[in-house]
Amino acid sequence: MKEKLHKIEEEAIRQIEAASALEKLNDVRVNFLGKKGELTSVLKSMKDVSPEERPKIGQMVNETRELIEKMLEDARVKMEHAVREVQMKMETIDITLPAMRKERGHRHPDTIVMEEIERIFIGMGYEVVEGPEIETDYYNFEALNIPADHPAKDEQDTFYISSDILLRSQTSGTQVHEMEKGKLPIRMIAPGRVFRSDEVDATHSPSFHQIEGLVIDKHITFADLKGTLAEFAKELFGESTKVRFRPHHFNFTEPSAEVDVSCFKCGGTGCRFCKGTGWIEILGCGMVHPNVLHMSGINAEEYSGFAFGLGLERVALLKYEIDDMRLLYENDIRFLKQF
Ligand code: 2NL
Repeated sequence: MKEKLHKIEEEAIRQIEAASALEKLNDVRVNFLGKKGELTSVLKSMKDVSPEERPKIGQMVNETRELIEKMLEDARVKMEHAVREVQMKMETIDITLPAMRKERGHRHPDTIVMEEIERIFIGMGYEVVEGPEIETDYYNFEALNIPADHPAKDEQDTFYISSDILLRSQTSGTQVHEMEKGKLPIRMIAPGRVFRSDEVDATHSPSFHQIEGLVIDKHITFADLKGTLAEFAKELFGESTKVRFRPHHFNFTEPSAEVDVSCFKCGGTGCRFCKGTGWIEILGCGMVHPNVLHMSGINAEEYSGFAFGLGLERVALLKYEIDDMRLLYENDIRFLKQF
């Protein structure tokens, strides 16, 4: 019996040492310690052993069992360790490799100009207010002193959703909403997308962006308007920039003017850029029409104000010397990256 146990032990050691993987070790366990394993069959044959010898043989079987179990356990720990070592080697990260570069986008020239203009007016104490792109006829036209049959409506012909609801042709509606709130004074700019039913060409698009400004307080005069826009032009185009006001007509302002800035390319002497005039038209403005104040519930005897409006794309085209507006809408990153 002792001989037999010794043989089993030796065979187990041989098989454990030969086992190349964890599953193989498990096979060894089944072969020797399993229900039909060799050691188990020895235990089963104990009934043939004499009662005196049984405790001794039993102890020997247990010792062999413990030995095989310990060897299996040691082999398992060793094997798992080796597997882990290999895995660690394979998963080594080379921190000297250059990182994967994320392709970054670029701010659109419109956005750059918009944020620059916002920064200038915020610096002068203005609030930035956004409003809806879909408006009623009242907020886009009527409240701005443009009645139903007025030809100024043709000039700004826009997209109608119904006879009363439209895509705004200017951001003025946002300012009307603000005036109706009845909180005075007002010092605001209203940037945003506007729509006109224009054909696409180098200087026109059915959808573009505008920034309008509005100031309403007691004792606001045309001098405040001039001073504000002169300062704005200097900040946007450079300290030596001059402004020129030419009389104009808008329904929503009286008096009204168009504003030119001295050419920032030639300084006003005349060049290809300003078509030899030394001046570049940049915005429209005026004193808010008393009718407009009145319709929004503001007492025009007590309060006065000025307003102005400029096209963002126009400024971007000028500032970056882009000769075709369509480039601004194609979103070609090779173009956008240049600004
Ligand atoms: C332009 C220049 C302008 C305004 C916009 C305005 C807004 C309110 C009241 C009075 Cl709520 N005016 N905006 C004023 C003058 C010019 O935009 O060329 N527009 C067609």
